[in-house]
This record gives sequence, structure tokens and C-alpha cells, in this order.
Amino acid sequence: MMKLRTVVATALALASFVPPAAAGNDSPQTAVDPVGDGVGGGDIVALRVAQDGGPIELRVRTREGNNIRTGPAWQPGSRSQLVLNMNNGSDGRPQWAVIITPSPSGARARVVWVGPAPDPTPPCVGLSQPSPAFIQVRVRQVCLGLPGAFRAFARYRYDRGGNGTVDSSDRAPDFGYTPTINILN
Ligand SMILES: [Ca+2]
Ligand SMILES: [Ca+2]
Repeated sequence: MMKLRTVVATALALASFVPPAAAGNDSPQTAVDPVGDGVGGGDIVALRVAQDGGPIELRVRTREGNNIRTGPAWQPGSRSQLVLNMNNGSDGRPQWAVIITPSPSGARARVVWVGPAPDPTPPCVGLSQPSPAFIQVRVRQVCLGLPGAFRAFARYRYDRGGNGTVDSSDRAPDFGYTPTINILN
């Protein structure tokens, strides 16, 4: 019996010396979303979160391409809206969001704090389209209060023709968040 206790105690002592699982920061992480629960360029198939010491990067992949600068879905009068809800891993609610909306020059993005805190002072977010089926944002960590961990989910309301008719509304992933990544500062 004493011997068993000794073995257990030794195992626990050794466990305390094992470094955290994060060799690096487990970045990137991707959540997949079903094909067909949105329309074309509004159907999210994957959401990826990544960070490597600099800005936090979120990348939405859609089933079809959709030009966020010149496409009708992102011109004034369109009801398209892509919201990237972001969380520091501490509880179930988003603390911040990137909100992407139409404008005369196409899609534009801003960062908001969810709740009573004032929104961060821009510049906070860069919006780009590495290829037609990807929408990417890079968020400055300081605008989120330098979180230690990060995860996200997306809601994409898509007005394909930009005529005020919402053609689809896709949440990705369908439930919960992407896996969590640790943030390197
Ligand atoms: Ca989908
Ligand atoms: Ca979905």
C-alpha cells in the first residue's frame, strides 16, 4: 500500500514538471461547417483562427467566390453582414466582434466590444480577400485587451444580389466555437 502511494506521489510530482501542452500555441485551428446551409458565396465551409505573435487572423472560407470590393452583396442597399464573434476562452459569451458591412467601396470591417465597454480606437482590423472564396481579417491584439487565448464563431447573413433580400444566414460552426488557440504576446 505504501509503495502504491509512493508511486502515485512520484507520478504527481513528475506531472508538475511537465511543461504546458502548448509547444508554440496550437495555432492555427479550424472549425468546419456543413456545405449547403447557406447560398453560394454566403455558405461558410470553414472558419480558421491563427496567431503567431502578431495580429490575430480569422479566415472565413465559403463554398463559392464573392468579390467583397465590387460584388453587389457588399454595395449600399445590401443587407449582407458577416459577424465574427470572438471569445477569450473564459466563458460562453463573445467579448468582442468584427462586424463586416457594405459601403460604397465594398465590404468594410470594424471591431466592437460586446457589452458596456467602449469600442476600441481604430485602426484595429485589416480586411482582405486572399482568393475569391476567402474573407480574411487581421485584428490587433491591443484592441482586444491582449487576451491570453482566443476562439471564434461566425454568422453570415448574405444578400447575394444586394437588393435587400437575405438569401441565407449561416452560422459557422453550427454550434460552439473554433478550438481555442493560445495567444503569444
Ligand atoms: Ca455552411
Ligand atoms: Ca452552418
